[in-house]
Amino acid sequence: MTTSYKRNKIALIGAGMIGGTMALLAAQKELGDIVLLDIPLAEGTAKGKALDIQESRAIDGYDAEIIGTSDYADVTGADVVIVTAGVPRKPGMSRDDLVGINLKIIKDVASKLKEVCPKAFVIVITNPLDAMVYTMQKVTGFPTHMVCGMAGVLDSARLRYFLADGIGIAAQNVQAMVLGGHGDSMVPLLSSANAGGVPVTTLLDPETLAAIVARTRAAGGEIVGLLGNGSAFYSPAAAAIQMAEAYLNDKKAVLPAAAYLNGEYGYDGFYFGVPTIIGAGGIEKIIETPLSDDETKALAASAGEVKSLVAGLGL
Ligand code: TXD
Repeated sequence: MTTSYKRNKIALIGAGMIGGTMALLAAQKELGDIVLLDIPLAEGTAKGKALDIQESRAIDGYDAEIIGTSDYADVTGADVVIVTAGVPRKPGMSRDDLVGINLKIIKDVASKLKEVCPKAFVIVITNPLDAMVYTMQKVTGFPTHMVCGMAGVLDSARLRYFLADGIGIAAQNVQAMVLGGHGDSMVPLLSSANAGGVPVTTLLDPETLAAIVARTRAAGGEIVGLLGNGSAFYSPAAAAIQMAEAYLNDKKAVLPAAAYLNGEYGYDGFYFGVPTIIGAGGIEKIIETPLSDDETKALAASAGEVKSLVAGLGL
């Protein structure tokens, strides 16, 4: 009896800084075959990056087919689609300033994904994230649990790193989550943050914690300012690949993600950063974690900002 072995198919829509980095990470982790897609004008970039990563196979020893393209036919049947199509911020811009340009792009991408990979798990990265993931789901019509946004894993990684750096321990030993919108109103949860089970509030003084919260909120802008042209790409790429791996390998991983709320935390009808369980069923569950009074208030403020941004989309 012959069995046909089918590798997973990962489609990366946008072959820019994050897209190219995700292609390399996915290849090195042997998550499946990779399609790196961009617009015709940038097809050479997609093909060049794909070929460059292929050529490192002899060094790293991973076996995955990676192609660069501008043809959505190559995305047909993708298991996971990660979308970075759009433009990044320039210094001085807010993420919301991108909505005009990126809304058109995401609508175009969503209409094409609807045709070629209706069963895919879609992870949106493009900013303004909370509005773009909502647009993706509305235009594709995919089940809400099969469309999510990557922001919380990145924002939480930043918080975990700053806390670990302040305490003087390994970042992987710090558990902490950032919930809410992917913007200045994001909500770092200090009440549940811990270092190997020890509350961080017993390890760092209030002033230091406040500075870490502020730096976490501004971390994206800090990198935009340093780079001068573009935004963070290594850590966003790693964050999205962690989410894709949780889906493809059915890890049931607890990860913060922009997920569609149906009453959780008292909100419904929009995408918002919350703790989720990601496995083969996509966003399998939203976890309602206890919040301090201040965190509850901050989450409400963030929800208000996201809802008004989404209301302005006209979808
Ligand atoms: O945590 C998060 N969600 C954020 C998201 C973290 C960092 C960056 N964030 C946003 O991701 C950023 O503000 C941008 O909106 C996206 C992508 O950032 P990246 O740094 O990868 O931008 P690039 O390098 O400009 O790449 C974008 C690519 C580029 O190659 C374009 O040609 C392509 O998108 N593009 C398209 N591809 C496919 N289809 C269409 N229509 C299209 N339009 C542009």
